[in-house]
Amino acid sequence: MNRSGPSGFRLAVVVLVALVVVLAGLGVSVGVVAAVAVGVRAAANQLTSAPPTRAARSGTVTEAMEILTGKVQRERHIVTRYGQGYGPMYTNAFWSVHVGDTVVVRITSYDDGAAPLTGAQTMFDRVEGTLGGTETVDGRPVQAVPNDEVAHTFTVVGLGLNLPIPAAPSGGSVTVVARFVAQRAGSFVWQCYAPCGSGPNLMGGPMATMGWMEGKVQVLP
Ligand SMILES: [Cu+2]
Repeated sequence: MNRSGPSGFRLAVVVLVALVVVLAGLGVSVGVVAAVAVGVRAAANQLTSAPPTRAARSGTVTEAMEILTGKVQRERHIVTRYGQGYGPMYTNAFWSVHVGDTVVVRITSYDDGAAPLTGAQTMFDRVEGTLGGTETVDGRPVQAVPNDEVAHTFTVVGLGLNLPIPAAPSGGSVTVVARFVAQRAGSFVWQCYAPCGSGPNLMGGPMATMGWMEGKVQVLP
């Protein structure tokens, strides 16, 4: 049986006529309807393709690092290509944040030996580039660490950031916390400026090795 016979055609014509009458009655032309549809689609595309705003992306991020002596590396069974006893090592040596982020740097050190700063290095006993110009040492705010008590530094020259890390109490740990705002994008090398390594001037070994006493901070746009 043929269902799309003359009666089906008649129904389609009636519906079409009714539609034209309704649109005409509303004073809406087919062109206007089409234009409105295109406009809505364009707005929807704009919404979905709009880049996230900086305000939505910036935030507070915490980067936790530790400074492990050879002894702690052995206790934790950390195996590296340099073997055990190579020297002190920062963990989480490579991290990335976004421009505008407030970065909380938390460094816990288990190194109870000082590496006093001498000569031109003494400038690294001061806290630089942090919010408030301070760091906390086990919760106590300080603007500097006496240079004969410094064990390491966390220094990002390209970001103007310097955090002196004092020697931990014998057999214990010390925690330094500071906040800074990442002001510009780029890839920045950080390093320790306290002579805690081996070789001439104690600046070799871990002091000259990526992932030990130096690493990278990536600030993404
Ligand atoms: Cu160091």
